[in-house]
Amino acid sequence: MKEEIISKFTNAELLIDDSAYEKIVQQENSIQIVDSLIKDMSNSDDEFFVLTASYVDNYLQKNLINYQPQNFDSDDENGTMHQNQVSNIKMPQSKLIDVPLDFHVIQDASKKSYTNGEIKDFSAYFNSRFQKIKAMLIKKPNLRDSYPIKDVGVRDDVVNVIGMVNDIRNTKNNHKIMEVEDETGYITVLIHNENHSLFEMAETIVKDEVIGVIGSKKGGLVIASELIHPSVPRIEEKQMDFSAVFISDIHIGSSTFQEDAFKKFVKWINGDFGDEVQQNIANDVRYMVVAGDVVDGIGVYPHQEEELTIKNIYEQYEEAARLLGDINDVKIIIAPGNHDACRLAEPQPAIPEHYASDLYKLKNAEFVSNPSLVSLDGFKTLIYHGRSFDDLAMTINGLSHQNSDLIMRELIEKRHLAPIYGERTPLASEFEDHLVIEEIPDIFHTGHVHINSYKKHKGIHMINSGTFQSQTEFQKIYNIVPTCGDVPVLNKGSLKILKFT
Ligand code: D5M
Ligand code: FE
Ligand code: ZN
Repeated sequence: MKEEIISKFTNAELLIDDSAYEKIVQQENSIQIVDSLIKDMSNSDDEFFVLTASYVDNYLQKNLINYQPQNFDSDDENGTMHQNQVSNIKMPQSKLIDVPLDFHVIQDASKKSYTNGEIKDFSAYFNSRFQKIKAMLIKKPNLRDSYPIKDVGVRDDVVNVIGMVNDIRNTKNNHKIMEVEDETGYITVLIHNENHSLFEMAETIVKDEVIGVIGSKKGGLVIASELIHPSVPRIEEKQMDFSAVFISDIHIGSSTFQEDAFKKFVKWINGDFGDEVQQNIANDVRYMVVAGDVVDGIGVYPHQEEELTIKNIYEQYEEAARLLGDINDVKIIIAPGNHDACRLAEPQPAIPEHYASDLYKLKNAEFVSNPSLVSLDGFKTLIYHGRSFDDLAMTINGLSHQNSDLIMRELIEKRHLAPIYGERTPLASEFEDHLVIEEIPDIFHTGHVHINSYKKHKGIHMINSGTFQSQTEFQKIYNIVPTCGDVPVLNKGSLKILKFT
C-alpha cells in the first residue's frame, strides 16, 4: 500500500513527508483519502510542494472524514479535546430526538372521497357546505334569531337570514346586487355604495360562499345593513419548542427545477450546511411539510414535454425519493398539488403509491390529501396547495398571486378553501364538502403561487412556502416572479426565511 500511496503523489507531482504519510495510513479508507487530498491540493492556490501532517489534519477536520486524531485513546485527555473540536465544526444533531414525535392526521379526505357524478351529488355537496357554515354563523349573536328565507316576505321585522351567494354584481349606478339563497327560497340584496364600509366588505364577497345578511325590506329588495362572515375568533397561541419547515412546488422533473438549491436545503436540514445560527435552527426541525407540486408531472399544460428533463412520471417520483431520501431525522408530510399524479378535483386524495412507490418506502414520509389537517406536536396544521388562489386573485379587486397572505385571510374568514365553484379550481361534487375549514388551525400552509408570503391572522400563522422552480415561460407571460429557494421555517414560534439560491 505504501508504494501505491507514494506513486499516486509522485504522479500528481506532489511530495509527501513521513508524518503526513503516517497520518494517512492510520485512516480506514486511506486510498480514497489520498485521491481527494490530491484533488484538494491541486485546487489550492497555495504554493506548497510538501504535504505535511498538519495539512492532512486540517483537511480531515474540514471534511469530517473519519477524523481520528493521532494518539487518540479514551484515557488520553487530548482525545476528549479532539472530539470537541470536531463537534465545534459540525453542530450536534439534536432534533429533540429523545422526545418522541407526536404526529397524527386529524382530517384526510383520501379515503372518504366518493362520488358517482350524479346531479343529486351536486346538490348534496352544496347542502353540506351550507349546513356546515350555517352551523358556524348561527352561533353569532346577531344571527341567533335568523329565520328561513321563505319567511322574509311574510314578516315585518328586520331581515335576518343565512344563505349562499348565488350571484353578486355591480349595478349601473355602482351599487352591488347580490342574490342569496337557502333551501327555502332566495332574496335579492342591495348594498348601497354610500355605506362605504359595507360596500368595501361586499367587494370581497364571492359566488357560492355562505354568509349572514341583516337588513330591511324595500319593495322586492333587501337593503343590507350588515353582512357577516363565519370568521374565526382570535386563537390562543401555544408555546412552540421545536421548528417546522414548509416547502411546496418543488417541480422535480422540470428543467427549471433548481436542484442545486434543493440539495443545499437538504444539507442544511441535516445540519451540514449554513452558519452556526442556521445550523442551530436545523437542529430544532422535527417536521417538514410539502404542500403539493412535488413533481412537474406529465401533460399538465400544452407542450410541457419541451420543459421536462424527466419525461416519465414514475421516474420523476423516483428522483423525488432520491432527493427526499437524503433527509434524516425529520418527519416529512406530503400532500399533492395540481402537478402531481393525482385526481385533479379537490379534495385530491394522497399521491397514489402506484406512482410513487419509492417515496412510499421512505420510513419518515406520510402521505395526506389536499387539503388535510395534521397535528405536529399539538400544532394543528392545515395544508392546502392553493389552486383556488387563481380564482380569488381573478375575482376580488386587490388580490393577486403576490399577496397570497391576503387571500389566505379571506379563506379563513369565509371558512372555505375554495369558495368559488365552476371556475379554474375543479371541485369534486362529493356528498360532503371537505373544503370547509371546520377546525381552526394554528398553522395554515399553502403553496401554488410560487411566491412566499407570511402573516399572522388572529393568532394563526399563515404561510405560503414559495417554490424550488425558477421562472417558467408561462410565468414570464403573466409576470409572476417566483421566490425560488427561499424556505420558511417556523422556528420556535417565529418565522424565518432561509435562502438557498
Ligand atoms: O402554478 C405556477 C404559477 O402559475 C402560480 O403562480 C399560479 C400560476 N398559474 C398556474 N395556472 C394558472 C392559471 N390557470 N391561471 C393563472 N395563473 C396560473 P403551477 O400550479 O405550479 O403551474
Ligand atoms: Fe407549482
Ligand atoms: Zn400548483
